[in-house]
This record gives sequence, structure tokens and C-alpha cells, in this order.
Amino acid sequence: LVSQELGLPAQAPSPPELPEVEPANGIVPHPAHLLLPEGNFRLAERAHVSGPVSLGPLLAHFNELTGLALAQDHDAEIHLIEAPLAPEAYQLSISPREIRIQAAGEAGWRHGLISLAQWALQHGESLPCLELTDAPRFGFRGIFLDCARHFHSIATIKRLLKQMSLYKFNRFHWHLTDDEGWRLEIRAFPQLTETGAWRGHGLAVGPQLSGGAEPYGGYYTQSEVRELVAYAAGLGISVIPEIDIPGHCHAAIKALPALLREEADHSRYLSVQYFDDNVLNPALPGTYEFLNKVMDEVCELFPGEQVHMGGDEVPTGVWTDSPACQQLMQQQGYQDCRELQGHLLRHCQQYLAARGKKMLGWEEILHGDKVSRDATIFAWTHFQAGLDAATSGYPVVMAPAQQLYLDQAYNQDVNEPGLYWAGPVSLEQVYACDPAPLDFHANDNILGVLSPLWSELVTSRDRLDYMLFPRLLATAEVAWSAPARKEWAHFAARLPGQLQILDQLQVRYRVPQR
Ligand code: TNX
Repeated sequence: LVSQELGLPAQAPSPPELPEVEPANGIVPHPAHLLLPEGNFRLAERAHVSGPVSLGPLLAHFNELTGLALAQDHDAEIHLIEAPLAPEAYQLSISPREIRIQAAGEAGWRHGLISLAQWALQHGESLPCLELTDAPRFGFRGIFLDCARHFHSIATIKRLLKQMSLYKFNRFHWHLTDDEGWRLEIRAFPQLTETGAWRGHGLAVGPQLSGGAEPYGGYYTQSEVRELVAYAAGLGISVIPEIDIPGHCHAAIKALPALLREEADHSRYLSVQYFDDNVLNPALPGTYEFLNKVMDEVCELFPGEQVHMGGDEVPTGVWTDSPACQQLMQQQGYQDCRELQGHLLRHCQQYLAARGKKMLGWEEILHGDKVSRDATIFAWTHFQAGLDAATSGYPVVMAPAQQLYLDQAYNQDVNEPGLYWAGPVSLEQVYACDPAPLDFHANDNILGVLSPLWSELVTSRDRLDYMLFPRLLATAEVAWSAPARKEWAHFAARLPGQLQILDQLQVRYRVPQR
């Protein structure tokens, strides 16, 4: 059955089932099928690896993780072998004489090497023998980092990408713009980062408004972005940029008032985060001039197919007193203000489509019912929103705040850092998330999972580690492992071995408490 599920060739009858791995030393995410035959393999620090392609980058990553110095050579004891498996599937076999990793190509070999790296990090040079067959449950396995509320350096992001690769994530959702800062260099509008990437005391964007406080912030140059995207690709991770519009645009509006503000607009509103001037106006020509140029540069910078345009949390009351909006509504026969948001996002979707890209957005991009069914919906307010979107025929990424938000506190203890609006979110709650319940009829539309780390409160790398780990491991298993392979007690028993790995990688995780 396993071989059929994974698209593996039929095999000779497998050996009798041996007891599974002592959970204390296990692999996360839990593989689809695992046997532990007798014996051990001695892994030399400079062992040789053979393979049908040049393995340089794959081995460099393995060596960095494990501290070993594997090198490619024909005369080898570790073999990467081409086999007709599904693209991300792999088989890892460790026998006393040799190690074999079979896969259709790079993605599978990488997964196999990662499992081997976890095994080596836990067992040292004497590796217990292993027969492992594996493939992911979902194709979209993502981690999200908000780099707008607080700026995180390229070095910090690279470190996160390495950690993600150790748990077989393949999407990095990069939140690049928000009220508190615009972090992406856009050549057409230098003001966006000259002004919009900095803030001083309080929430005012721009060092000149800092009231004496040191300017704080930062941004990514286009060459840094290109380098990061290439770095991620080397780890099997594609980077999804997010330009969050039309809400969450305080920094952009402050930076480009002549283009983005309508003087005669007297609408009064307040965003959830207390901004009263953070929404783009869908009826201004300047808005389109701005967005088109931003999208041009984004499409060029990010080779992936997916571009996230935000769409979340547009406050009520916006646009009601805008002459330009009133005119557009009349012209188009719109009844509801929310149609203006749909109008703008439909433009973005079409503009991106003409450049070969697909638009992604938070669930509110459905407001006004104007985007077409190939927009991917990121469900965040609650689980049911994802099921509803999938039922309506949209592809969906599940990111329910109550289960997968890593900015929420782990528990209610007064000293526990984090937000609470959807929480607390314990390790066990993350683990319990099942993104595609067995009896749900539109499971085919559920692409996978995203765990976001919003960073209003993430002011340091230690805090980042603390909020992410070990919850990121639970998300990894939610995204990868089949429901039949997921059991909290088993995961909890495998955790100490993983924490030991995180110690070796100097990750400042939260020590799990009862
Ligand atoms: C809601 S989730 C937001 C963010 C906040 C987050 C805090 C979403 C699409 N929008 O702007 O940072 O809550 O948890």
C-alpha cells in the first residue's frame, strides 16, 4: 500500500515488521514508513557519496548541518540513486555496508539527506540501520516571517531558512511591507525605503518624525533579495513575497503622499492596529501607477510563480467620504464599499497573470467577490474560513490563527511573551491541527499549511527562536506526515532527540514544560 501511495515500483515482500524506532531518537516530521533492522553503519567524517548529478550544494548543506565533510566520489559508501518515485518521495536505507537514497531527483535526495542528517546528529558516527520510505502529505509547507513590524537581517533569515530545510519546509512567505515599515527596495520609488523603512519613537514612519529617538528600521536591497532567493532555492525553498495592500500601507502612504493620498477624502477610520491613514485608495490613478511599478519589480526579483498581495484587515469606514471612490462606485454600479477592494485586487491578479504569476492573498481578498478562482486563499481568522473557500473552489493554504500562529503566547502565564487574541497556542495545539479533515469533501483544494510569525513583539533573535521553536517542528509534522502517522505521544517522545539537535545548532528554543 505504501509503495502505491508514494508511486513507488512494486517491491519484493518486505521483511517482517520490526519494532519502530525508540521514539527518543526519531525523525521529525515522522516518515510514512520506517523499519529498524539489526545492525549499525559506521559513518566516517569524510565518507564518500556517489550520485548521478553533481552533488556539491546538497552535500555542502548536509556538511554544514552535521559538521561532517562528505564528498562526492565514484568509490563511495553512500549512494544517491535515481528511481521512478513521486517528485518529493524518497527511500533511505542504512545497512551495515552502505547507505542508499533513492528518489526521482534533487527534491527527494535532499529530503533523504535531511533525514540522514537528523539521524547522524542524534546518533553520532554509529548509525542504527534503517529502512525508510517517505513522501509529504502536502506540497505547500510554509513558514511566514513578518519583517515589517520589526526588521530581521538577511543573516537571521538565512538561519531560519536553514532551520526550515531541516524540517522539510519548502515555502518561505516573506512579509515585506506593513504600516510600520516598507522593507523592499523599489527602484521606481526610492522614497519607499528612504522614508518608509524607518521609524522613531511610537508608530510614526520616518526618522524626521522620531521625536528625538534614534531612527529604527532597515530594508533589503534588490541584490540582497536576489541573493536570498538563490540561497533559499539551494535549500529547496521557494520565496513568496508579500506586498500587503490595500490596508497595512501606512509606511507607503507616508513615503508617497502625492501619489497615494486624495486631499478631498474625509473618510474617518481606524485600523485594528490604530492607524487612521493606512489604506490605499482603489479609485486613484496614483494607486495603480504605484502598484504596477511595484509589481513589475517584484515579478522580476522573485522567479517563483506566487506573489502574495495581502488583502487583510481593511478597516470599516474607509473610502466612504472619498469623492474618487464615490465616482468609481457609481461608474461600476457597485453597491458595497468592499467591492472597491475586490476591484483593486482583481486588477492586481490580472496584472500579475499577464506576467505569468499567480496571486495569493489572505482570506479577505474574497471581499467584493471579484478575484477569480485561481487566487490562492490563505485562511487565518479561523479554520472554517479555509474549508469554506475550498468548498467554493479556491485553492487554500491553511493558517488558522488559533492553531498555527507562532506569535501567540504558548500559555496564559503572565510572563509568557506573545499576543493572545487567538491564543494561547501551545505546542500540542499546533500539533493537533489537521488541515484537511478526512471527511471533508473539498480536500483536493487544500494545498497545505503555513505557520506565521508576526513580529510586533519579536525584537530579537532569541525571541524569534523562542516563538518558533519547538512549535515549528509541530507544524512540520502537520504539513508532512499522514494523519495515520501523527500521534501526539509519539511526537512528544521524539522531541528530546530533536531538542538535542537544536542545541547543537544553537537555537534558543522554549524548553517544553508540562
Ligand atoms: C492579524 S493575520 C494580522 C496581522 C497581525 C496579526 C497579529 C493577518 C492577515 N493580519 O497584521 O500582525 O494579526 O497576530
